Amino acid sequence: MTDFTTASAGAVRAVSGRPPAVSTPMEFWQGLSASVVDQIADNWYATKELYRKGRRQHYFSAEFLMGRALLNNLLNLGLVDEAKEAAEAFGHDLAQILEEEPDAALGNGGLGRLAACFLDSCATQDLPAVGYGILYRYGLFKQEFRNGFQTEHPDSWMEEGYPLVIRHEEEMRIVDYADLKVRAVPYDMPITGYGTKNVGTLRLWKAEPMEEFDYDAFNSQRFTDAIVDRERTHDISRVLYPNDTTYEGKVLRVRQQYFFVSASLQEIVENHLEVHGTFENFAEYNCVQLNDTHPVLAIPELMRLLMDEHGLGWAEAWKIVSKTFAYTNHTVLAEALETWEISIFDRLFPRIMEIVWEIDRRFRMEMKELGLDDGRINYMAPVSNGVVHMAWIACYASYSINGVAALHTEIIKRETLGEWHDIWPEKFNNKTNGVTPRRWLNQCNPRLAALLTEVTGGDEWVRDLDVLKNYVDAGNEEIYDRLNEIKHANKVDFAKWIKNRQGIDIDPEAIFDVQIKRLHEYKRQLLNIMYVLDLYFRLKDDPQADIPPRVFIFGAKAAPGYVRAKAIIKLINEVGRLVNNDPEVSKVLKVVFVENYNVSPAEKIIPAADVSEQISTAGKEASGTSNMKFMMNGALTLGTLDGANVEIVDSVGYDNAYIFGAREEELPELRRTYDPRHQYETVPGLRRVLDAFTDGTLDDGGTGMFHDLRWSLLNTNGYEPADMYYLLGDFEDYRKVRDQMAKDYADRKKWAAMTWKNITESGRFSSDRTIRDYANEVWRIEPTKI
Ligand code: B1H
Repeated sequence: MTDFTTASAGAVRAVSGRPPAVSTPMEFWQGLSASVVDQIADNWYATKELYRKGRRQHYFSAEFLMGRALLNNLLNLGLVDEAKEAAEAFGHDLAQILEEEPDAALGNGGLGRLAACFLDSCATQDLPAVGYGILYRYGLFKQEFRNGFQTEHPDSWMEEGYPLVIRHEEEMRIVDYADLKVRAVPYDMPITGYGTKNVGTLRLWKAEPMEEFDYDAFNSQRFTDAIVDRERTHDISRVLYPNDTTYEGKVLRVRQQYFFVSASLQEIVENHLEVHGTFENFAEYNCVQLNDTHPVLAIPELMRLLMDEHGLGWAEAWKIVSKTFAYTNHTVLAEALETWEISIFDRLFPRIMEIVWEIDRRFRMEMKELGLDDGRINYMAPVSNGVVHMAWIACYASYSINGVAALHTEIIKRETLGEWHDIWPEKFNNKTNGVTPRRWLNQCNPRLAALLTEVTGGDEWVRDLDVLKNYVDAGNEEIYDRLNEIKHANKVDFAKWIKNRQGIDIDPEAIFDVQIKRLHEYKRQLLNIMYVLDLYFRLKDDPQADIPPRVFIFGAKAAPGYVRAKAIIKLINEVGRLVNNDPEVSKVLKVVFVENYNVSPAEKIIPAADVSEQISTAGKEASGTSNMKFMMNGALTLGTLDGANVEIVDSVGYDNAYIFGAREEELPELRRTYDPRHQYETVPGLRRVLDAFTDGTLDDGGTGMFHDLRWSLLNTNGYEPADMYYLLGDFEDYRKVRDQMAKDYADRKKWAAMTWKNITESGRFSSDRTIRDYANEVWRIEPTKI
C-alpha cells in the first residue's frame, strides 16, 4: 500500500466510523476527497503565501461551474492508480465512487464554465491568480421532465458534506448594507494543475449572520428582529440565479453581487497594505478581471474602501481604480445589459450610490471637454433615466475591455460598446475563449488521450495542446481506423449510460448528432428539431428513403421564467415521442433529450459525438465553448459563421467543417425584405413541419405553447419581428448541408481524416492559450513556481 492508499482508508474511516469495506461509495468519495486535500495542503499554503507577495490577478465572477473535482484532482496529482487500489482493497470500484460526486453547479452555462476552465489553466501554468465568487447553497436547479415539460428542483449539492471547500473562519470579513450587516466567511477550493506542485485557489464567500457579535440585539427586545435578520442574511448566498444571458433586476441579486465583491476587495486591500505598506503601488500588484458586469460594483466599492477606510482623496483613488479593472463582455443581447434602479442602490448602499453619482458627474464633465454632444453623453453616462448602467461604468473605469471571440469583439467595437470604442479604441482587445484539455480531453476521453500520447510519444500535449499541430499530417490509415474504433467504443459507453439513466435504447452504429447548451431562442434548438420533424415526414413518405441511421441528442436547461424556451423543450420531447414510438422510423431515427444536462453529463456526451451542432443566428452567440470541446474530441462542426465557429473554420478549413446559413454581415440586408410567410409557403418541408405544431400531430398538453411557437415564426407580436432569429431563412441551407453531412459519414476513412484535422488543430482553443494571452496582454503576470 502506498501512503495515499493508507491515508485514504483512514480518511474513509474518519468519515464513516466503520471499516472501509462496509463504508458506502459516498463515504469513500468523501474519504478520497479529504485525502486529496491532505496531499496538497502544504503546497497549497506555500502557493498562497507566494502569490500574495507578488503581482496577482483576481478573477471576479458570480459563477464558477466547476462540475466534479475528484477525478480531475487525482489525474493532476498522478494518483488515479493509488485511488483505484485503495478502493479495490476494500471491495469498492473507483468508477462507481466517482459517480457519487455531486456536480458543483455554481454557474449557468458557458460563462460559468469558462471561469472554471480559466482557473485550471492558471493553476497548470503557475500563474498567480485567484478566483472569487459566492458559495451558493443551491446550485443551478435540477431539471426533471414531467410529461415532457421541464420542472425545476433544488440542487442542494453540499448537503451530504463537501470536503473540497475549506472554511477559513479567521479570514471572515464584514459586509455592510444600509439595512443589514453580514459576515462573509471564505471557503477555499484548491485548484490543482497538471504536472505542477502549485495549487491555485477559488475563494467562495458564504453569508452568515452577525449574531455572535451582536449580543445586544439578542439580549434586548430586538430578539425577533435579530432572528429575521438571520434569515435575510442566509438568503444572500442561498441560490444561484438561473438566467443565462439575461439579467433580472432583483434586489437579492444585487445584494449578492455587492456581497462578494466587497468581501473580496476588503481582503485584497488589506493584504496589499500588509505586504506593501502603501497604496501607491496598488495597481502594480493587483488587477481584477470582471467576468461580465455582474461584479462591476467592485469599481465604486474599491473607491469607497480607498477613500472612506484608508483616507485617500478622489483623484488618488480613481487613479488606482482606473488601472486595476479589466472587463470582459460576454454577450451582445440587449436583454443582458445590466441596469439597476437608482432606488435599489439608494436603499441597499447609499454611499455606493453617492460614489456612482460622482463617477457620473466627472464622466459627464470629461466627455464635455472632449466635445461630445449632450445626447451622446447622456446615453453613455453611468446614471441615466433613473438607472445605473453597469456596462457603462465598466467601460469608463476599466483599462481593458475584451470580447470573447474575434467576431464578437468586432461587434462590440462596432455596436454594443461602439461609443466607448470611438473614445478609447486602445482599451479594446479580443481574447477568444478556450477550454481546458485536461477535463475536456484527457479526463473525459481516455481512449483518445491514450492514442494521442502514443502518437506524440508522451503526455506533453496535456499541458501544451499545440503539440498536436505537429501531427496534423501524421494522419494515416492506421490512425483513422483507431479513431473510428475509439469513437465507436465511446458511443457504446454512452449508449449504456443513457439506457441506464433514461431507459432509452440507441444504436452505436448511428450518427450521434448533438446539441448541448442552454435553451435560448438565438441558439435555435427549434431549428434543429424542425429538421428532425421534417426528416420524420420524409421517412413516412418514403420508408425506403436512403437515410443513414441517426441519433439526435439534446441537452438543455431553460431559465424557469423563460416561457418560450420551455415550450421548445416540450416540443423536442414531443417530437421525440413521435419519432421514438414509430415502429418504422425509430429503426432509423432516435431523439434523446438528456435530462438535467450539466458538466458531468457533458463529459459522457462529448466524447461520443460525431456531429457538433453550433447553429445560432449569426452575430448572436458571443463565442460558444462546447464547439471547442467537440472539436477536441473529434466531432465535426455543423454550424453558422458565428462566435468562435468562425475561428474553428479558419483553423480546420471549410473542407473539415459544415457551414451553412446567413452571415452576420449580410443579415441586415436580408432582413429588410425578409418574409417568413414566403419561406413557409415555398421552402420544401417547412409548411408541413410548422403545421404539425398545431394540427394534432404533436400535443402540448392543451397549453397552447406550440401555437405560440408557430406564431412567433410567422407573425410579429409588436415588439419583435416575425422569426426574430431567422430560422425559416436558414432552414433550407441547414437541411441541405445536414443531409450532405449524413451522407458523407458513410466514407469512414474520409470522416476520420476530418476528425483528425479537428483534433490536431484544437490547440488554439485550449484555455491555456487564452490565459497566456490574458496574462501577457492584460494581467501582466508571470508564471511563479513554489
Ligand atoms: C454568456 C452570459 C450570461 N454570455 C448573464 N452572457 C447571466 C449573462 O446570470 N446572468 O445574469 C449569466 C450568463 N453568458 C455566454 O458566455 C455566451 O452566451 C457564450 O457565447 C460564451 O461562450 C460564454 C463564455 O464567454
